[in-house]
Amino acid sequence: MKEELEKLAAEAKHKIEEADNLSQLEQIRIDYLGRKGCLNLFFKKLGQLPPEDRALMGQLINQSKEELSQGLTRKKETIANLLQAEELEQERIDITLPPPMPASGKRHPITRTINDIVHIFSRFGFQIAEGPEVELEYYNFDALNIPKDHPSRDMHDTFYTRPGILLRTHTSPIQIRVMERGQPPFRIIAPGRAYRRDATDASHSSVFHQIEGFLVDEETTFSDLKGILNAFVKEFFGKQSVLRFRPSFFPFTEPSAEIDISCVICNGKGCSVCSQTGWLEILGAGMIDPEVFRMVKIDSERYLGFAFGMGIERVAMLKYGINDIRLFYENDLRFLEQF
Ligand code: 2NM
Repeated sequence: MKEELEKLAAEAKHKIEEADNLSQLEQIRIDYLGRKGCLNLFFKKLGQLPPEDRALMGQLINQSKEELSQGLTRKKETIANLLQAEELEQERIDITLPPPMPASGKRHPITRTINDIVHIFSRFGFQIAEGPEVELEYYNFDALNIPKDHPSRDMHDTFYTRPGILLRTHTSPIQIRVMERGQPPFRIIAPGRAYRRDATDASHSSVFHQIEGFLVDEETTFSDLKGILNAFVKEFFGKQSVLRFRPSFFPFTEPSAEIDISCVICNGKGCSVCSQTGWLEILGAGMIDPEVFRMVKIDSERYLGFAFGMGIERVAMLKYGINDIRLFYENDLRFLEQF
């Protein structure tokens, strides 16, 4: 009986070694170790043995069962490891393969132009200020000394949300709010969006951007204004740029000037961009009118100030050679990717 058991155990062991998948192993377990498996049959045969041999034989059966069970577990692990190794090999990722690169985003040319201008003025000691785009008529017009019957106030030129409230037509109300809140000296640069009821064409858009600056201090002069603008233009457009001041009129400055720079395309010789004049108008400026100071309760006997403003789209178009303002708003990647 002992030989029979050993033979059976050896046979099972061999089958376990030969097995190469989990279902074969399960079948082996059922055949040999299952409730009706062949090893359990030996227990039934114990009665045929002399009583003194039964205990030993019982032990041998249990020992065989234990050994086979361990053998099955080990083989199961081996097969599971092999399966996993195969799976890992199949799913292997070649980390040396260059991935498709995502297109990198960039600042919009308008944002970039604003940042460049703000950066230049910040080095002159100016601080940035912002204000609401939905503005009171008071800050947009009245406080800037713009007459009640001025055509720019007309419904045809300004978006009113309701009487007395409008989409700001320039960034000047920011300056008024800053002056009203604080005390001189001021050195402020104020970029932002502005709105006008213009028909859209290559050089007009009903939504556009402006940047305005102002400085208020004791003994501020027109030549301070000239010096600052001259330094700005040379920094922004290049050292070869020359400025030209022409007398002009704004309700909020006196005296006022419009400022041209030598044409960035032909350098002043005359071309189609500057209409053969050699000059491009880019800035409005002047000494802040005492009437504006009165509105914001600044003593115009003690303080003087200058202010200036320019269109962001216009200077960006000149700097980058763009001939249609609408390109800024169409978000065509072929355009945007160039910046
Ligand atoms: C311009 C031209 C000239 C200007 C004036 C002021 C304020 F509020 F200080 F009076 N802000 N901006 C100004 C002056 C703006 O833009 C063409």
